[in-house]
Amino acid sequence: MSPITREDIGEIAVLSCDYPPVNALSHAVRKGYIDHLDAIRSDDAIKAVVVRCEGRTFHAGADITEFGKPPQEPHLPDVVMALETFPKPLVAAIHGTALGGGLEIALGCHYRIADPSAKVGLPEVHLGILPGAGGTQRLPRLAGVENALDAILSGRHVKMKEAAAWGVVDRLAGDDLKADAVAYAKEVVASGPRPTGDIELDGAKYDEAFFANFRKSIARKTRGFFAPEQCIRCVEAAVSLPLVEGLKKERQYFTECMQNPEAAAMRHLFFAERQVARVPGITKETKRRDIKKVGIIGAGTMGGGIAMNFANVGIPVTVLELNQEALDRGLGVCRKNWERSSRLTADDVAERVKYLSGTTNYEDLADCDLVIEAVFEKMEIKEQVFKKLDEVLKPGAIMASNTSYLDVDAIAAYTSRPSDVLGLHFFSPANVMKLLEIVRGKETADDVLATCLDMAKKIGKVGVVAGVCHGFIGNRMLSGYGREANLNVMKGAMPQDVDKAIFDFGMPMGPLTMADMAGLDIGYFNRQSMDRNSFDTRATDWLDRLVEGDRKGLKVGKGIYDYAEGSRAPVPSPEVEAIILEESAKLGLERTSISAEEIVERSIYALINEGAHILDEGIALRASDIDVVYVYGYGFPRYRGGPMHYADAVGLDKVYARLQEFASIDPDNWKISPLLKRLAEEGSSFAAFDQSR
Ligand code: TC6
Repeated sequence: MSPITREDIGEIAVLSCDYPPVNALSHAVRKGYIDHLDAIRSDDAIKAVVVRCEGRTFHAGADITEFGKPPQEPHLPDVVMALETFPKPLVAAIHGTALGGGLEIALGCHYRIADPSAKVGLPEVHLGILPGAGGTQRLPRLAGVENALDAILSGRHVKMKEAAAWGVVDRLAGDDLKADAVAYAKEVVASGPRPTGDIELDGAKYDEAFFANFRKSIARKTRGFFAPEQCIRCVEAAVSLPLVEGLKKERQYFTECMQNPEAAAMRHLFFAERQVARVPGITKETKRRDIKKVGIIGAGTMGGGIAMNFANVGIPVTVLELNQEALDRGLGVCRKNWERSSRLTADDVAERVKYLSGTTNYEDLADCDLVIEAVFEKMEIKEQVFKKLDEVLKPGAIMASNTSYLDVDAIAAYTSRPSDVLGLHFFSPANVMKLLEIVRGKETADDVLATCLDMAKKIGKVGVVAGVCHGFIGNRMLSGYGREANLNVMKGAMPQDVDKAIFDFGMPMGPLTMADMAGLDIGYFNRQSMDRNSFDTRATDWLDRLVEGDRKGLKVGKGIYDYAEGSRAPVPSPEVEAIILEESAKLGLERTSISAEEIVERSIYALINEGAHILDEGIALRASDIDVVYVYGYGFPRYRGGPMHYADAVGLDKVYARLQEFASIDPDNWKISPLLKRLAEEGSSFAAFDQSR
């Protein structure tokens, strides 16, 4: 049965699509449209048509599950063209989210009416493609070139007020969208079809300089991506060519996007992000606890940032500090952060501040449903905090630690109720970064985990479940990544060579610039408390020497790099280069030139190898979860799909062969994951491994 049904209301045919969950434009839906249009074309009793959807939303786009498979006719651009050239007026009735191909269907219709709460958008760029069913040609004609570029390149969901101002929607409906759409269709019978493609754009206004400026304005955000440039080229075609010619260009650029590895990587992330919430033992039926009030221990950068997340969504949050001065300072920073946000009005800020309070007294947290500790990373301090929480919190309250490395099971053992304890590892700045590692201790109760998974979604985070180990998923993987970067410096590269190679690979910054930003003294003090046999001192002795020479990083104006006063831009330091040469001579290392390719392989393959260990040990549930962690928490380039997807794209046999070479030189540093070895030998992939579970 076709997912599209027809109901005739007088002389108006109403086509309703019912294809849960989001009315994606699958083959059956596309065919349904063509079949119904063919029938209505020759039905003299019908004078106009309403196009609408049942369920929670208008079409949310092309069916992403069909991408990468052989395309089946009718293709979406042909369906949209069939709508646009239909001889009777068509009215799209939009509710929910008309996204991608969904908006393109609406643009193919001659008139549009929408529920005021609906949103529209062309999010294809987030899938590494472009709106290839005419969106790049029709949206500029209807909304104007500037607005269309904004929508297509940002992929954002545009609210109805703005969409109506752009001219994308003609009319806002009252309480009954379907009835209003039918009434509108009756009205436009007399006006007849109004094809969007008939609108002409003023090509002269949008010259080369206009597009050059636009490219410049988004260059930082789109560095390394393929699809954004293709999108811009399409809009250039829209201003200079008639619709049919522009559509041909759009098809060409769309096909190029589909063939680029970026599309597969971004599609992988789309599904990976939705997989993370699927956790063994947790179902819809699993009980949830109510989170009506939250407490945060610590008003530092982390504690304050975490608190903001809850106030943002209207959950009262109380921050605890040891003294009033630190508390006032911390709460003041939260307020300032909100005030600085260009997206918030003064009223929005006031609303958020209302939900934020402070205390210096643990008893004030007694009625909290969830308390998150964000204090200094020392087990003795965690012990004090959790013992105190255990004493004061009501039964059933969830106790979480924001620790980034420490043993959550040991922390839970400080309380009399370890099943109520888990790790909630936020990433800095906690009010901005989307990743939340949810660390499941060996005794964490299912309902505690389920509650925190839901809570992550509510506060706009992507929650990824991790098991307990030193550094969980993300930070544990970093150690090999950093070690190789540091070792490359001893073996022949200069810091700027290492950083440039990694930056060019797509990371937001190189590991050595990152180390300077974090402060070299943090790692230094950490190492002082560690057994020198437990890590490769060749990678770190030169850094220790920098710290001992008061080069602690950006905060003191000198570290691995020099920094001009007031500047955050790293400048290669002759003093450090001399130290590097001396230190590698001391190690007896013969300095050789190391290619950018090898620098990348050493650091990124170290991530992958550790990721495979983590997967094998069950610390991460899926390889795709690791990808989500790295993309959302560490800025791994989205267009590479995360480290594990990248390994699949390179080919696990190639990665494994390279790991063997590295292991033959530095066996202690490169313990190859047995899982990676097995998958490589079987000609398999991490994706296949995920699917097999
Ligand atoms: C395009 O249109 C290209 C056109 C040119 C062609 C030439 N297809 O996100 P949720 C599934 S590209 C297939 O959890 P929400 C999703 O996987 C497309 N499946 O729900 C999930 O399945 P599960 C441009 C899809 O309420 C379920 O629906 N459009 C699609 O939080 C629920 O999804 C987009 O990029 C799809 N298009 O958010 C829009 N969309 O339950 C993508 C969703 O098995 N979609 N599913 O895990 C969204 O942004 C959101 O789904 C939402 C609803 C805002 C529509």
